[in-house]
Amino acid sequence: MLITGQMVRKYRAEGYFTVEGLFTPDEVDGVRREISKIVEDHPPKEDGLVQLEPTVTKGNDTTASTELGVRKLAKMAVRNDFFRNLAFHSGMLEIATRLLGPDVYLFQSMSLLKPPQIGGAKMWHQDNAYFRQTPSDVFGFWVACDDTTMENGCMHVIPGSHTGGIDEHGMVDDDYVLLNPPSTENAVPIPLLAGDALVFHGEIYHHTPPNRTDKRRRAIQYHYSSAKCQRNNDETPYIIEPEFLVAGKP
Ligand SMILES: O=C(O)CCC(=O)C(=O)O
Repeated sequence: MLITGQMVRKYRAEGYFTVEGLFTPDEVDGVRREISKIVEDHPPKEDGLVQLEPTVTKGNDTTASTELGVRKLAKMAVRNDFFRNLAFHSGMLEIATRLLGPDVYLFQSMSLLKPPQIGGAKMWHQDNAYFRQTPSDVFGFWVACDDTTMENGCMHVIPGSHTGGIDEHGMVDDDYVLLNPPSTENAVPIPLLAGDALVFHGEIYHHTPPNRTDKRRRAIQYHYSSAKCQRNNDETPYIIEPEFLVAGKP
């Protein structure tokens, strides 16, 4: 068993916990290799599978290779067999069914690659502001595929911020973010080693600072939701549907 009672209690009270070595070194290598293959096979497009750092798209930054300019792979589990199979990872499903019950969807898959030197910040936000799922039985795994530090853009959370509902979000610099961001004094950085994971509630405040180091900061993010969840309103510019069922029934 990976998930302990203590982890569940921390999740309910503070909205997050971490798991050491959720992915083995071989699994991390497999993810890194598959990311490179996808970038090789798919030309970057603004809203496509492979998306560049905006400063690269605008021509303000250039990088030694295409891959080193990629910010995101979007919905890679519906577009790629390796990442589809990974959605059924035994450790992730054990934790997902413990937190959400037996009927679970992969809600959203993403790779977040925050490239060395040019990787921009992701400002404070709550993921369920994008998803608008009710009840809010949705959470993410953020699996580090490099060692992540404060300097190269590790995750930061505000413990307990998942309990107050969804606060007002709006577009700032082309990103949908909290209009009243929290004081950073209360932020907890979550440095991780490659293979470790942050498990975080869909309504916890979180952000990542820029990567101004020479080190890569690759991560994959898989969100899971209970089959009971429904989209509750249109107060978001995004319409995001669950990707596919991974456990139980619809
Ligand atoms: O990995 C990152 O830099 C940010 C991830 C994140 O917060 C998100 O995509 O919601």
